[in-house]
Amino acid sequence: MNRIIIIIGIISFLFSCSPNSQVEEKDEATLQQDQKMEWWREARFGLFIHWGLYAEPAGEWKGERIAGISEWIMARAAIPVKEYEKLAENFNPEKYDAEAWVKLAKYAGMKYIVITSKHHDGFAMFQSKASKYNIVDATLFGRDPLKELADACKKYGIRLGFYYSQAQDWHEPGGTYFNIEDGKPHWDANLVREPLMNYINGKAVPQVKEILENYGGLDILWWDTPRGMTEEAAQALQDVADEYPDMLTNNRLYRPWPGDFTTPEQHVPPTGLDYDWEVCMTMNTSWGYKSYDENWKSGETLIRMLVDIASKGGNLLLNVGPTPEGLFPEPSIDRLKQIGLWMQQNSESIYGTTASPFFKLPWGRCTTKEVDGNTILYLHVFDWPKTGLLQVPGLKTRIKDIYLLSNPKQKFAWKFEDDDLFIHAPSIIFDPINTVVVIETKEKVKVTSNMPTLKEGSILLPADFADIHNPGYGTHAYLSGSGKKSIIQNWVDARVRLEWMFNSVEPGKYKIETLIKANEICKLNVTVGDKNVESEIQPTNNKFEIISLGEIEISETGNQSISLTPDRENWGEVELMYVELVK
Ligand code: FHN
Repeated sequence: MNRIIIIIGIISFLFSCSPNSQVEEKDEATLQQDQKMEWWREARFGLFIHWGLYAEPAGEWKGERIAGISEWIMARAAIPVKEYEKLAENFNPEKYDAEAWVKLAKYAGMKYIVITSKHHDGFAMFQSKASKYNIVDATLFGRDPLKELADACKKYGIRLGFYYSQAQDWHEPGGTYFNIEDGKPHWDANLVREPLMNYINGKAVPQVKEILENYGGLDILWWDTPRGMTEEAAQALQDVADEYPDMLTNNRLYRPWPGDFTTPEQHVPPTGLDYDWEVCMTMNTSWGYKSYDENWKSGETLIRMLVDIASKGGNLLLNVGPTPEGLFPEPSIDRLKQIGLWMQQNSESIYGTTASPFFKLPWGRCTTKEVDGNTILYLHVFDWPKTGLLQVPGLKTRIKDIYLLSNPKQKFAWKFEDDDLFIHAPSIIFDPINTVVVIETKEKVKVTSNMPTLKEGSILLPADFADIHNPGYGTHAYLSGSGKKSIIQNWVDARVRLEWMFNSVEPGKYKIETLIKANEICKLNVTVGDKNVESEIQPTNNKFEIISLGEIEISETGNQSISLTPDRENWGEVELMYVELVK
């Protein structure tokens, strides 16, 4: 909302000023926002903590395993309010040690923590005068864990944010719930409904005031799920937040208010976003602790994900769901330690970096920094070259030095060939997860894009040049291998779209071919610009086959994209190696 007010201010100012002063005023607003975001952009990596009463049932209710994310158990198992409340009687996280949590986050290289102060179940994990349904008044534990966390964060120099579920509050007669927008009743018929504003004025606004006043000043207020929210309700909460102009808020108070940053959930946008963004991600599937959720991402996946996000200019907020005793689950601790080990040697290539200047790097990612007007490039090599040469496409620049970040004495020789830089890479793989090679240059680097060009009648678009548009929740397609051997695997969710950027210098009619494996008849749409072709793929008997997807007219020159969008009704399991356009 702050941002909206600033924008409105700028627009009115623009109408009353000369062209030169207009530019100055606009820059001033941007500068102010830049200043506000500075620590957050520098940080790149934070810890999300989902902790509440739901940690106790941990995904099971009355002996039955309840599907879905564990913090939703009250809704998913339709637990009546009074019954759910009883969880508070047993909630006694005696092993909770705020300093241990903060120290581990710090070791992992995280610069900030965001913790659930109240999730959708309505239970406040902080002392609240506004509602007795809080951890100090309603449990044996009787301590305020968020106060302890705030103190520990101050002590160890970690920024702190609170998550607050402002709309959904399943405990209150005026709170919203997951299908309120479809006119469905709350699952607990005994909860006699009241207007939303009763809850907003009676609980949400007073509690938000409490969290903003009582914890030494928060760095972030992280709203969640504006389901059933009205502008009036959002404005009442925004007015409270506005009292803290340095505090950052996300984009989830009310749609389409942008907040200070946007929050892709459970997926990484294939290319960066043009507004500050933070991916929130679980280490397994559930946000809250779920005792039998063993779907853990590997340390390697998480390290590469952090790097991937930084290389696109975003932040990662990585989640842990502590147990009812107040401990981080062992697999989370292992992963944080593994990330920490990598960060101890390589964090310089993450903190304060900006997005990669390259179009695609088949062997990994790149992050950059400007120092004294010169560019430092951090090459994150996921697949160490077997050829002994690391090709950096389109980079012709004056180089000061090239060395290994974890051991700057390890220097690398280099040469230029045509438009590319080649770094002589020894056969030793320094770090199988991600070796960071630093290029210090003597200027501000400009890169010639290695975007494929459609010329001389054809273009081949390999799997590792595709942008995979995965949905937040669902089965994600992923890339394996690189170059000619790269494959997009696990393309089973029909919401996953593949897209390739290319440059066309030759308009005309093109045949579309693909090297693909499909286990049943699959239909998809191929789109280039405003042209669209519907295609059908026959099963390929468990092997890759070259299949024709029809013909398409390319009428424009310059940068274009080709998209493959599955037909939701007709899709199976697909793997893809490339798409080729042939005149
Ligand atoms: O419903 C919540 C969910 O439980 C979790 O808190 C995530 C975290 O971003 N937010 C909502 C779903 O978008």
